[in-house]
Amino acid sequence: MTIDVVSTQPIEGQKPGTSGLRKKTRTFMEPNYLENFIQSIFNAIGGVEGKSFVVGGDGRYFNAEAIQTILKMAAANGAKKAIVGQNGLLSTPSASHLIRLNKTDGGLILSASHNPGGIDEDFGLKFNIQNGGPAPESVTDAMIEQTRTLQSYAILRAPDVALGQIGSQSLGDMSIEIVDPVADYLVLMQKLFDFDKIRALFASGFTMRFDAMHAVTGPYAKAILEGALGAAEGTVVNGVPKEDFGGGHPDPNPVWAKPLMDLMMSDASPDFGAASDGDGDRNMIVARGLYVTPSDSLAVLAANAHLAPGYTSGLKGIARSMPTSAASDRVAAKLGIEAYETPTGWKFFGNLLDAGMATICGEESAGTGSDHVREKDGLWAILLWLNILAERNMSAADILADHWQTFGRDYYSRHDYEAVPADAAGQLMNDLRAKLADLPDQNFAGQTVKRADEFSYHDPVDHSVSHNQGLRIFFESDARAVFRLSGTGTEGATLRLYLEQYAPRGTDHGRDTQQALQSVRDAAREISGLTERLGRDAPDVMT
Ligand code: VG1
Ligand code: CO
Repeated sequence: MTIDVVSTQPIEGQKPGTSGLRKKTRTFMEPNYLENFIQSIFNAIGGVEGKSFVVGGDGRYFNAEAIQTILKMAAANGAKKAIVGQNGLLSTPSASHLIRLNKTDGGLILSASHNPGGIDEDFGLKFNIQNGGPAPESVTDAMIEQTRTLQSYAILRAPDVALGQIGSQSLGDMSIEIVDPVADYLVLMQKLFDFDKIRALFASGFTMRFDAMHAVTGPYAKAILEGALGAAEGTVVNGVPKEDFGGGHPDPNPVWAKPLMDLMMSDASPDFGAASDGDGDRNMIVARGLYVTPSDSLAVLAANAHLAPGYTSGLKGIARSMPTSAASDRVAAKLGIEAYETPTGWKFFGNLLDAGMATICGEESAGTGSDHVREKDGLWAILLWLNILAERNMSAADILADHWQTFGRDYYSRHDYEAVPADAAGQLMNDLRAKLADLPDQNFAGQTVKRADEFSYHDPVDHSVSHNQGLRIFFESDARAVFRLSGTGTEGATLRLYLEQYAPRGTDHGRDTQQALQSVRDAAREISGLTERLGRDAPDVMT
């Protein structure tokens, strides 16, 4: 077979964000766009000669075509082996697991996660390193460098690989192994959780609804929940992955998973509700009549993890992203273990997990995971909840109430202002940054500022420093507001305003979340001038 070395030119803007390169699908489909980025990844890691990789994605529009290109370019660049999910499907956590299990040199994961899919929507590509986790900034910086100077890429002229056919094939000199996307992941989950106990819970009449949102976790949830765990058929809804996720955003939050929310708030509610996102790394947990804030879910999981077989020896530490609430810090303090605060994005947890400093990690954006892989893992979180429910023999809502009684409640919500003009959002951030130093002791909407700063992260393992990770305003009342610009959007800017207010033990934990946060929200709006600057009265999404 012939290797074509195609000459090309650098393409502007191929800069990975919070989680890989995300662009409009049509952009990725432009001549050389995908090829340039793939070759830049290969060059940035010192070439792929003799190396092996895992390849798979969330099944969105252009997934299979992009995989064919990746495989032909890997073969042309001398790679030895590619392990590919059948039909090009792999959830992000299961890709991370396959990298670790097979000790490959990394993986290419095709996903724009919670962003909608389709020819007019979004596409994404991310490179994960040998530990199974997203490439750290040192590697993504090297990729960006490559995209700026790239002159050519290599691709094999060959027929397409049969992605549906489980087993070995060859592509030029490269071998390809097409694997069942679920099998190895299921084995890993069986090691971590008490499947017998959970099976007995379902057998006793416990009911659940899992909304796969037409995304990649459908086959995983069917095999694990309805298969191995014996949940009733129909427990998993929207379980067949679709190229456009059925036209919705595969984002598990109260807005985009509204049908699940409506069910859980109704008289017909099952005992437990859950959903996950496009690539299966996020989770939403809903108790009967109660949405569980992801920050609280992280705290509950950390406080109860010892009940599951994989975590009986306790946790080494708990890490959370900076905008995530302090709820998990309170658990760490009680357990007498370290609490770490990292920037947004899973890549910042990798070092802590590799070094054995943290066992459980989480983000307010519905990402929770542990040291079993190097990605957040939606189904893992759901299974850990099920294991805890089976052990504690209480409803999810009662577990929450009990948790708040012990630790107090961190009322929490994220307000997203989507697709706002990038310059207005940038200006808002700049002006706010400039006045942070003057804020302490000032009063806004009944809240007094205690301190304010811009978050920088000093990685305790490799000592790298990441600046500009969000503006934080702490109030005397034990409230906090954080302002951050999203790094995953593909249109204009998305401003995220993260709000939290602590209600200590013995105070009212039954308030409506938005009401409990009203004064910190008003203070944040007043300080930033958000309403006037963005011309928006209300956020697009409140989680
Ligand atoms: C968002 C979330 C962040 C998450 C990232 C990738 O990033 O806030 O917590 O790690 O998405 O998740 P941003 O920069 O838009 O705030 V996923 O499930 O999209 O891979
Ligand atoms: Co995701």
